[in-house]
Amino acid sequence: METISNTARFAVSLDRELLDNFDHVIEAQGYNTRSEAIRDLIRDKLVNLNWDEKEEAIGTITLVFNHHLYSLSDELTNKQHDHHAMIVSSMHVHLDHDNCLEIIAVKGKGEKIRKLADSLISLKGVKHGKLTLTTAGKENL
Ligand code: NI
Repeated sequence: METISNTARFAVSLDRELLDNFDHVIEAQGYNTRSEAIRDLIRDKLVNLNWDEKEEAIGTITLVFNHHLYSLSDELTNKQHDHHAMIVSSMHVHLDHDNCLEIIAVKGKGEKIRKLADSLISLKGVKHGKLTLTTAGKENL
């Protein structure tokens, strides 16, 4: 490994096809260099590994659901009101006649965010749900 000031260079051996696929994807995503794409992959990995359930965290909960189903919309709203201190903001998008997308920005202890996300995502009628935790930007990444 060669080190120039704070930047380290390293060689990686990869299957040619894997590298071609990677180059194709990162070009489509708008990366100018492989280095920047790999830096982002490493940061993403570190953010996920460093995430501690006891620490303050921020993130988003994304939900897709059919608002016609029983009282699902009310249940989703009630659960959010029960945890209003954790919810920074939310956005509701009417996707079509039946389906809605809800994006909820959350802030709080990691374990509490995880519990809230699980309680929303597991509701019957939620077609897809995902919690994404991210960094508050204070770590040196
Ligand atoms: Ni809607």
